[in-house]
Amino acid sequence: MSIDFYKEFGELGYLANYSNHGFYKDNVYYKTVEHFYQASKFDNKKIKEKIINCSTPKEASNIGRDRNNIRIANFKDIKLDVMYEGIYLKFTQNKDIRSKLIETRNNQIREMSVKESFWGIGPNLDGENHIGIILEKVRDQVKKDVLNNIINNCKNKKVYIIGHHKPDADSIFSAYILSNILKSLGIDAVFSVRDEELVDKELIDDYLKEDYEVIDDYNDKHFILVDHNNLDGIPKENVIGAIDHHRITNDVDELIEIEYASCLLLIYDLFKDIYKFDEKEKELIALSVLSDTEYLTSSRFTSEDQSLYKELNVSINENELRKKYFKTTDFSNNIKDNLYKDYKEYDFHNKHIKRSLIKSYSKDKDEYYDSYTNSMKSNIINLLIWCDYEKLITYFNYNGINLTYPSFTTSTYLILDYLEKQKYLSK
Ligand SMILES: [Mn+2]
Repeated sequence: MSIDFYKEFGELGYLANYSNHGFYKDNVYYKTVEHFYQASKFDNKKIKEKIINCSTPKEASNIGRDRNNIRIANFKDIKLDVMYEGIYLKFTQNKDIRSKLIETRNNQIREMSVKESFWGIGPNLDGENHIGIILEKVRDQVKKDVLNNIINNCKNKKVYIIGHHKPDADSIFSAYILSNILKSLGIDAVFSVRDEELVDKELIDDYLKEDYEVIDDYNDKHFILVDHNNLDGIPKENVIGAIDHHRITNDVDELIEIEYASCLLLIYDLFKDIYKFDEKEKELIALSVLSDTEYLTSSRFTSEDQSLYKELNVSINENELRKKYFKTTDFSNNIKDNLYKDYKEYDFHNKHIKRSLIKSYSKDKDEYYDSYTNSMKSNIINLLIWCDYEKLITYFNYNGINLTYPSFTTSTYLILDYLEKQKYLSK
């Protein structure tokens, strides 16, 4: 899949040179990459200033392209470097879009300009697409920068590597393995957790023998967050950085957030060139993928994830593990207890969501679904997600409306996005 953008509008508009993201170079402020690029064509101070002061990128472009203005002699030889520098500065000085760019994973980026065969994709879709290529190079570089910033900021500090509350296998294994990686780099890293209300307790107890520290006082300590990027009670100034595999909160400045099957699979991909994962660690990585993808059934397990998973080359029997550790909801419990067993609150587009997640096989869905949806209101649940693991269908009920998700998922965020796009949240 490629990321195709055109012009500075809409969701992908931040990729365009006209996008409203300014930056400084040598104490001069450039309102857009376009202002920077056009101004770089000239030595003449007056023309430079005129371009820099233009209120729109279009005006800057008009002056810069005016052939009556004399360009520096070798400009065509350096224009790719100038463009790279402008785009790099834009993304290093605007952290929200830096995170968005990193989030595009390793996908190809194309500027869909039919008029531009050098910078864009051109009229026959065979243009040189230099803007897209530069954006990909900048993406690689800023990802390295964030990692290096995080690692450098750990020097001479004791750093707690910590997952989210009620930790699951991915959260705990990520904290454990990232602390190993950082230790190998000479950092005083501490494998830690926020509480011991383990979600995948049996799996974690069977596979992880190492001790962790339980941290509930977040003062006077330094943290790296894994498997979440919301501060959740930790003072912002105590957080060195975060690595996570879904959704940006903007709570943390130094953030690597990329959609991967598990946070630990992302950590593996980020560090595999500089750290040698041993067999035991690879097994934990595979297990994190299993538990975060509901044993490889979730649509979150993309083809890119699958090839990384294969690359781990661990000998585990997924079906046996699934039988042993994967549990559907126990319908002999009462409804209220089950509704609050896997319960979470979300703030999303100004709506306060109280969601409950039920996992069942088909006959339980037929038997219990209606009584559960009928009990939502009295139990103050406004979103019930019901995953049928036999038919691989995700049903859900939002505020009394029964819906079905287009594919099988357990991700609340995907369902919230769907509700938003279908305009249910604004009703
Ligand atoms: Mn996770």
